[in-house]
Formats: sequence, C-alpha cells, structure tokens
Amino acid sequence: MILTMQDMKGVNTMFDEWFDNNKTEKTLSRTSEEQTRVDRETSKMVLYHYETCMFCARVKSTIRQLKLTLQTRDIHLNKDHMRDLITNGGKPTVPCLRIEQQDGHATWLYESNDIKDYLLQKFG
Ligand SMILES: N[C@@H](CCC(=O)N[C@@H](CS)C(=O)NCC(=O)O)C(=O)O
Repeated sequence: MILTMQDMKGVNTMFDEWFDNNKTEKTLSRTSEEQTRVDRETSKMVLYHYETCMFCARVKSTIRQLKLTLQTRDIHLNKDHMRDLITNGGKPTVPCLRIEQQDGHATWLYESNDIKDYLLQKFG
C-alpha cells in the first residue's frame, strides 16, 4: 500500500483527534440513570469493523471517549457479518454503524467522521 500526502494528512488529523480524546476522556461522567439511558440507546447499535482498519480506530476512539458500550462485528473474522453488511448496508466498507430504529427498521451509517459526529452529538 502506498500512502499519498492526502492520506498522511488524514493520518495526522486522526492522531490529533486521538490525543484530544485522551485529554477529555477523564472529564466525562454520567449519573447511573444517565448511563442506563445511554446503555439502552447503544444496545440498539452495532459497529461493523475490522481490527486493522484505521478509520474504524477513529470511531472506536470516540466510543471509548464517550464511555459507550456498543456491540461490534468484525467482518474479517465472520463472513456472515460481511454478508450482512453488504446485503443490508449496501456496501462492504467499514466502519459502518447499524442503528435500529424504534419501528424496527435499521439505518446503516457509513463514514467514520459521520459516525463520530453522530455519537458525539447524541452522547457527548
Ligand atoms: N472515508 C471512509 C473510508 C473507509 C474505508 O476506506 N474503509 C476501508 C477499511 S480502512 C474499507 O472498508 N475498504 C473496503 C474493504 O476493505 O473492502 C471513512 O472515513 O469511513
């Protein structure tokens, strides 16, 4: 794999975000009632990912920062997860956040920045 300057800019921005996350990590706290509400909401979410994906690492960093408990499915370790992602999400790209709506339908949110912004806006 050859990294372009554009890729490097992305990598550097990502590292900056990780350091920022680490700085704010200790300051986030919730009451047990708030945490129960958050846990209920995140129980409807599943992150499709794989271990060596750096865009997935960005989202996982945000998940840690926000102290979320979220089910993850590794599409390289389990072919059923890969098939599920392609069939229902529409493409094989990770990260992808599956969000189950109240009516039972699922929304498949792609793009690490969009997932990150969604989680920050909802739980930050
Ligand atoms: N712009 C996307 C890039 C996602 C991306 O390129 N993901 C790679 C893994 S790091 C991928 O899924 N590639 C397709 C594949 O591996 O089949 C994002 O920020 O989420």
